[in-house]
Amino acid sequence: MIVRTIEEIRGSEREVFAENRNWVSRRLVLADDGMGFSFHETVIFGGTETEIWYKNHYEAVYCIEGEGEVETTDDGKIFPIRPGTMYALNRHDRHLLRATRDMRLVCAFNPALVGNEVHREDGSYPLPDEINK
Ligand code: 9YT
Repeated sequence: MIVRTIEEIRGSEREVFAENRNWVSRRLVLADDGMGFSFHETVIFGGTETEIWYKNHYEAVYCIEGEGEVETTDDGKIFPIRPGTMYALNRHDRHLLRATRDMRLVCAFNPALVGNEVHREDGSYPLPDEINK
């Protein structure tokens, strides 16, 4: 069994900041844990907007703290995010993620992230076999 705490992840290589500092992701479970998904706690900082397109991944996101909204950019639909709200990007939906206050989110990715991924220009993460190429 694997047991980890957010405290031990803070300041370690499992804590990853967005290049634009819009978010920090603390990666509790990663690909090399062999679970088939990765599992993160992410804080999206208040006052930010992030363009995301996980064309290579599925992601489910559950809000436990804070406030914001997600806009699916193909159809312009806006969904408020509050504690207790989950959204799942089952269609690799392009979206804008906005936080009005710091939002604490629990996220699962399939396929699993390897560890140090940050968003590329198009808002995606690479697949594991594209990394370090
Ligand atoms: C909700 C979302 O996708 N935020 C960006 C960071 C991502 N959750 C991650 O890498 O943990």
